[in-house]
Amino acid sequence: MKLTPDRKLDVREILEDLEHYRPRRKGWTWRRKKENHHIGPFLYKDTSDDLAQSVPLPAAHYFGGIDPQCDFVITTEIASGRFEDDLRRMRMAAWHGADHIMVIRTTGQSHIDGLIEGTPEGVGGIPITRKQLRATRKALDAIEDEVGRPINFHSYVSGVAGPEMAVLFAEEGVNGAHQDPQYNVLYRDINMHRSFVDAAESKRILADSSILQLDGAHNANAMAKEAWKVTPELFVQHAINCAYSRAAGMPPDLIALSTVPPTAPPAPKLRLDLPYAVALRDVFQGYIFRAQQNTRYMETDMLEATVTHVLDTLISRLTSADIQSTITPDEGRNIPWHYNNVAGVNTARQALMGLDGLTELIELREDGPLRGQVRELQERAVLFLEEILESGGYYQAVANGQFVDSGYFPERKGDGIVRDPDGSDGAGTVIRREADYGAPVCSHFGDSVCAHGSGKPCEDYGGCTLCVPSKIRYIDELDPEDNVAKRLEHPLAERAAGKLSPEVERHGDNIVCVTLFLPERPPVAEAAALEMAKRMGLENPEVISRRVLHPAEGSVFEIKGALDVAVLVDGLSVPTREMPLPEAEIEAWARRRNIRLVAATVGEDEHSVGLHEILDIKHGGIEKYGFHCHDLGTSVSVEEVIDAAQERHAHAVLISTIVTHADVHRQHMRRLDELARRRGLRERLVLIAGGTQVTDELARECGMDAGFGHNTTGRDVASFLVRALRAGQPDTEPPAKG
Ligand code: Z98
Repeated sequence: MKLTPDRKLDVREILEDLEHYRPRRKGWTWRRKKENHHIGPFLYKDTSDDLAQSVPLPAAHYFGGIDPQCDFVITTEIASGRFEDDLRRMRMAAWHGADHIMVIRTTGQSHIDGLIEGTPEGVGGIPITRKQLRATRKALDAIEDEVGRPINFHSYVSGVAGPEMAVLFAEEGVNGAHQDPQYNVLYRDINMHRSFVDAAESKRILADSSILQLDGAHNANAMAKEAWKVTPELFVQHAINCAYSRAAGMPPDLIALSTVPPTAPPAPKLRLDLPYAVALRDVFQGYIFRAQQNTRYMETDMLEATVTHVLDTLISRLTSADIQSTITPDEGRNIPWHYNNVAGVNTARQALMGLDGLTELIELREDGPLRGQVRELQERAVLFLEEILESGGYYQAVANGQFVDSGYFPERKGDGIVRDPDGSDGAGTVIRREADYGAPVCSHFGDSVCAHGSGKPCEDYGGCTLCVPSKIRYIDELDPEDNVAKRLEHPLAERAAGKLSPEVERHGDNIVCVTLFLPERPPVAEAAALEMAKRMGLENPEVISRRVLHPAEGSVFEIKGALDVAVLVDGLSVPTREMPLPEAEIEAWARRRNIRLVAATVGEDEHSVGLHEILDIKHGGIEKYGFHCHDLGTSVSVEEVIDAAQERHAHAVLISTIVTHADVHRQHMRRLDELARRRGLRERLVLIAGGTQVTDELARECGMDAGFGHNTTGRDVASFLVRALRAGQPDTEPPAKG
C-alpha cells in the first residue's frame, strides 16, 4: 500500500486482505541522531535524520522551508473512539514530526479479563483488538514510508489481561507499551497478587520482542492534589518497576521511566520541577526517560497550556530526555481534536528546535541550590523505601496508605490510597502452576514443561504464534452493527456524493469552534455568547473556554457546536493559483530584459516589512532575479506611485498595505486602477497589491491584476510578473540582437 500526499488515506485499502498482513519489524526504533547537521542556512547540534515529506513549522518559509527534526522521539496520544478516524490523525501527526503514536484504550478495558475481537467503538479511547492493532500497524507502515522515518506504535498492557495483551502486542508488531503492576494496584484497583504475577509474565514477553516499556509512576503526579509534594514516592514507584522488570529479564534499555514535571505556572515551575528531573536522571542512570507534558494543572486556555508545555520541554532539553510526550493542549476541556494533537506535537518540535544546542551553551550550576534540592529529594525517596521495608513490604505499605495525594514525605495528611492485598478486581485468581504446565508461547517467565534442551520450547508442539505467525487466529468482526464496515458506509457515501462537512475528531461530527469577545460582565457575556452561537446556526453550543479580560469590560469565549452543513466540492469556486515558476526560468527571463518596477507602502502606513520581504535581494525577494525595483518607501500617496511609474516607464506597480482600517486598502487599490486608466497607462502596467488583509480575489475585485496575502514569497510575485508580462506586453521582449 502506497500513500501519496495528494490522496486521502483509504481505510478500505487498509482493511483489504488484513487477515494476511504481517508487521514488517518488531521492537522499538530510535531516531538516528546527527550532531553537526547543516540544514538550510544553519548548523544544528541536536538533530536527527530529516523527513522525506512533512509540514514544516509556520516560520520555516523564511529559512528556505527547512524542517529540522530534533533528536528526541516525539509522542502524540490519540483517542477519538473510532480507529478508522484515528488513522487519519496519525498521518497528520506524523507529517508534523510525531514518531511515537500512543493509542488510548477505551474506558474499562483494563478490567476486562481477556481479549476483545472486532473493532467496536470506544469511549475516551478505542478497544484494543487484533484487527484494530493490525490495521493501525499497516497504516503506520505506509505512513512511515511516506514520511521516511520509522514510527513507533504504543498502547497499554497493564490491566487484568496483561499477559494476553503482551502476546497480542508481540504478535502484531506493537513497539511500545505501558506495563506497571503498581498502576493496576493504585489506579485501577486490581488485585495485588494478580498484578505482580501477570507483570512478570508480561514483562518477559515485552522484553523478548524488544518492546519499550513505560511505567506508570507519572500517574501519581498526574492525579495528586498537590503533585509537587508526592515526588519522593515517585522515585520509589520507578525503582520498584525497574527492579521488577530487571528480575523478569528486561534489559535497562527497554525500561523507560515515565516522568512529568509536576507543576505549572503560576507555581515557580523551574525551581521545583528541574531539581526533580535532575534527581531522577541521577538515580536512574542507564534507563530511558520519557518526559510527558503536564496535564494536572491544565485549564481550558490553549495558550496557558502551551506555555507550560514549552517550559516542560525546556526541562527535557536540559536533562536530556529520550522521548518527549506531547498531550493535546486542551486536556482541561477534554477536546482532543485532530488539530490539537498536531498543536501539541508542534509545541515540542518548535521548542526543541529553538533550544537546539542549549547544553553546549549553558550548564546547570553545581554550586547553587540545585544540588541541595536534588539531595533532599533523593533522601526522602530512600526514607520512603525504608518505611515500606519496615512495614513489611509493598503490599502492607499500600494497605497502610503510604502512597499519598498531597504530603511531602514523611508528612502525612491521611489521604493515602488504601488497598487490601487480598481484595480488589481479580482477587483469588492466582493459582499455583502444575508441575506439567506448558507455556503457550516461547516467551515465558518461570517454569514450563516445554522449556528443556537447547531448542525453542515451542518445538514440542510445532511452534507458537510468536515463532510461527501463520498460527495466529485472526477473527474478523463478530458484531453485525458495531463494526468498521458499517461505520464506513456513511463517510464513503458522503465522499462519493462529493459532500464535505467540518470535522474535529470523527468523520461527520460537524463540530466547529468559534471565538467571541463580549463587552459585558461575565455571566451576561456568556449567555450572550451562547445565544449568538445559536443564531449562527450551531447546534448544542457549549462554552469550552472562558477568560475574563476585565470584570466589567468583557470576556472572551470559545464555543463549540455542530454546524449541520455539507457543501458540494464540485460546486465550490476554488481559486487556482498557478505553481511558482522554477527560479532559473524566472531569472533567465528577467535578467535579459530591463524590467522596471515601482513599489511603495501606500496611505498612512509606515510598515515596510512585507514589501521588503517581496522585493529585497537579502530576503530572497524579486530583485535577485534581475528585476529593477524602485522602492518609494512608506506612507506614499497613490498619486505619487503613479507619477513615479509614468516617469520611469515602469512595467509594473506593487503597492502594499499592512495596517488598514475601514477598508482603506480597498480604496487604495481602486484609486490606483482609476489613476492608471485616467492616464492611459492601464494597458501596459501590471498592478499588484499585497498585504495582510489582501487576497487575490479581493484585489482583482478592486481592479488589480493580482493580490498577494500571507505566506507570499518573492518567487510567487516574480512568477506572476513573468507570466503576466510574457503574456501581453510586446515592449518587454528582449532587444533584438546586434
Ligand atoms: C500516558 N497520558 O502515560 P487504562 N498502564 C499504565 C498507565 O500509565 C496507563 C495505562 C496502563 C498517560 C496515560 N496512563 C495514562 C502504566 C495510563 C492505561 O486503564 O486503559 O486507562 O490504562 O501517556
